[in-house]
Parts: sequence; structure tokens; C-alpha cells
Amino acid sequence: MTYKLILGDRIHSSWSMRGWLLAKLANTEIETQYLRFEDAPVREQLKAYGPQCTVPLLLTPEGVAVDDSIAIAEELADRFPANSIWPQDPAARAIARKLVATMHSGFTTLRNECPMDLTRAYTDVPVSDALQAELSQLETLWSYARNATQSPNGWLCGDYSAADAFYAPVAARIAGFNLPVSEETRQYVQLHLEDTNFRQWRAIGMATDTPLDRYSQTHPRQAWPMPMNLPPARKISLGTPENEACPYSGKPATWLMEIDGRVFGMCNRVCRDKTVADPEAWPAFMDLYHS
Ligand SMILES: N[C@@H](CCC(=O)N[C@@H](CS)C(=O)NCC(=O)O)C(=O)O
Repeated sequence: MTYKLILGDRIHSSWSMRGWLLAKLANTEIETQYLRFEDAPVREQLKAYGPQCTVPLLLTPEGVAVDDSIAIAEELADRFPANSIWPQDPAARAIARKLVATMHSGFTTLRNECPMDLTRAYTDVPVSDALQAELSQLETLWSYARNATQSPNGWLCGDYSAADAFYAPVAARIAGFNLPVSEETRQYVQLHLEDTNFRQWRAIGMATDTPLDRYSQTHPRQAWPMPMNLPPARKISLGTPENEACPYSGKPATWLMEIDGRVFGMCNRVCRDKTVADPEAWPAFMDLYHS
């Protein structure tokens, strides 16, 4: 079965992020293709697949273009038996579906006032009454889900599921706009910030995409609040890496970076830059770093 997933800009496209996280939960290799938002309107770039198409768009082996994130979740859950998109437990599954649908059709103030930006972060963001009401709605919904499913690990419905994939970009907004939330909610946001898939999506976005001016806000800036245990890494052009082979491909390590006074190499620019963006997102690099 050959599926292809077409996605948008990683830094800004919250729906694409959901589609990509769902593909991870499908537990199978799915080919991906990325559109650049600045090249042309998305619907124009996707017009070969049908009228008014948006990203994420999943092309099925039969050639059907599924361009809605809930439909993508259902399609992948139907077709890949090893997927962990929906919880096994019927009650938890029903709650996960309710949460996903609530996100899909709601939270328009949060979406409009705090557009996702995985590179720029803000502080002292004014919270309108409408935004405060949606934050309260979110907190109530998330607490309800965790309590009703007796989730043991902080995710919404037991193990990480489509419910968490759908709220990952919401966590990114709460973190990036430093929105006022309870300690319980802050911990849930933190789980996302520490999640390997979340971090890898963001790190590749930082390595390959350009933050778009139209999403920039006038609030005071602060550093993106990614939890980092290592000192910052930087790109370098001269040096001798500790490793001969790229930790990702095994090819010669020719693109260099420095971290903590140590030099490492990767086989191409993107692999180097995604590692510099967030070294801790990459288990293969962390194994090398600790070796
Ligand atoms: N209902 C769709 C929404 C997808 C969506 O709005 N995607 C945005 C990118 S984050 C898009 O493609 N916008 C282009 C447009 O609306 O023309 C879904 O659930 O996937």
C-alpha cells in the first residue's frame, strides 16, 4: 500500500503538524512532500488533487485525496493494523474522538489571536475575554479527559493518541504565547515540548523553513521555551569531528557543528541544521554525544 502525505510549512502549519503526528501514530513508513506557503496559495498548489484542497492531504493508493485531518486519522486507523491512533478502550476511544472533533471545529479565537509559530515566542500577551474563555474550556476538557480515562502518564486518554496529536499545536501556542494556564495544564504543555516527535517536527522546520512575516506579532519577544539540558549548539565550517560517519545515514560526516566545545559532523546541511536547532530531539545524535 502506498500512501503519500502532502504537508505545509512546518513552522506555521498546525494542521500539517497534526497530519504528520498522525502518520507517526500509524506506525508505518509514509512518503511525505512539503509545500512552501510563500510559493503560492495552498489551494493553487494542490489544484491537481481537486478543488479547494488544503494541507494536510493524504493520497490513498487508489488516488483519493483526503484533505481533512479527522478523515486522515480515520483512514490511517482503518488501513494500518499496527497503528495507535485511537485508544483501544472503547470509552477512552470515544473521549478521544470527542476531543479531536472539539478541536477541529472550535477554539477559533485561540487560532486567530495566537497563530502557531515554532520559532518566535512572546510574553505579556494580552488575553481577551474570548481567549480566556477558550483557555478555560480547554483546561476543563483536558482535565475531564485525563480523569475519565484515568490516564496514568499525563496524556489525555491513556497513551499518546490522536487526541494529543490534535492538541500538540495548541500546546505550542500556549508555550509560544506564554498564555496563563494552571499548573496541571502547564505540565501537559511541557509533555508536548519534551515529546520526540514534536521536537523533530520543529527542529526540521527550523532547518528548512523561513518564519513568515505575516504571522509575526507585535508582543514583546522571548526565547522559545523549549526545555534544553545541553548548552546551545552552533554551525561551524572548519574543524575535525569526533565522528567519521553521520549518526543518521552512516555517510561521511562533512557538515560540522560544535556543542559544549566538541565538534560533530553530519552528511548534509539539513541533518546538521536540524541537530543544531535541537540536539536533544535526535536519539541517534544523543547516543553519539554520550558515547
Ligand atoms: N479542515 C482541515 C483544515 C486544514 C487547513 O486549514 N490547512 C491550512 C494550513 S494549516 C491550509 O491548507 N490553508 C490554506 C487555505 O485555506 O487555503 C483539516 O482538518 O485538515
